[in-house]
Amino acid sequence: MPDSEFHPEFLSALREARHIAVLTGAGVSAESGVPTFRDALTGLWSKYDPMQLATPEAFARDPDTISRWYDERRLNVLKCKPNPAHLALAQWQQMLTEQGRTFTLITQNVDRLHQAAGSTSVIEIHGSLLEWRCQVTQRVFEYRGGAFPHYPMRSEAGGLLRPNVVWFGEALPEDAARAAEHAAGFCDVFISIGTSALVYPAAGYLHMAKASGAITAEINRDPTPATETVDYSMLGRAGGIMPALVVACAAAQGSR
Ligand code: BV8
Repeated sequence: MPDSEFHPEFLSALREARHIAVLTGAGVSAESGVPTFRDALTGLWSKYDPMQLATPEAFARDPDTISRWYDERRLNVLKCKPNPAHLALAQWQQMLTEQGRTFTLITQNVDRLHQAAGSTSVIEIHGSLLEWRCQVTQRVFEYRGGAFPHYPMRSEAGGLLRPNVVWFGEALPEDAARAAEHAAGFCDVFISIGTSALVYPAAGYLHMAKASGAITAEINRDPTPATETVDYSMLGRAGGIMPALVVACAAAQGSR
């Protein structure tokens, strides 16, 4: 998407912004080979409803199947690499930081590909597939090894190990939720990228930013419930649009 295809007022808002906040969803990782949340059920999982799997009740009812689903997703993510959208966001953060401006990345994704691309201080509001938590001690383990030997796994304390993600019906981690709300209320520009804008409270951050006077934008393959709300909507692949946007912002800075 060449510079000329970005709305000039959007580009100038980005060039003037002191604080930029970004919320990412599964669409940012799609081009890395991580199925989006709703596609995550191709193949073996096609007979399940994800909303029924990603819940504490499902784990309590069938810890074997749920642990297997999460371990399979974890193993897939370990094979995936950051794509140009992840790399562009990491580069943008570095560029803005060097200019004394702030860039906050809030992600719904649980694949840690933003961190693999070089993004720092990533606010993981839904946790991580790479971490497991003991139900008894609440101790968290990061595990990047092969498939678990059996399901469900237990910690040395004997507690069931659950994925350290936020399930439907569970509260977001307090520190992550607070940091995300602060960024949404404080930013000059808020951009929602690669998310269906259906899951709350994540989908509410854009509305918080708008209510605080921020310029809002959406970059997504398909229209979403947020498309009518944002000031600027760009439909297309994050892996194509994000690198072009960062180049356009860098060019402008260079010409200031
Ligand atoms: C909570 C981790 C309360 C697990 C996930 C109002 C307020 C508060 C809560 C609610 C509310 N209304 C309803 C609720 C309850 C619920 C909710 O939002 N339900 C929805 C379905 C209506 N929310 C919750 O339960 C949350 N908790 O509210 O707790 C509370 C308070 C105190 C005490 C106790 C409880 C917790 C929600 C977190 C759930 N966990 N993930 C796991 O991964 O297994 S959510 C999971 O689904 C993802 O993390 C993600 O957030 C969501 C999927 O969304 P997306 O990332 O957008 O992915 P999706 O596939 O939907 O869309 C992809 C998009 O990308 C598409 O639009 C597509 O067009 C686009 N795309 C594809 N390819 C590309 C692309 N775009 C660009 N480029 C491409 N190449």
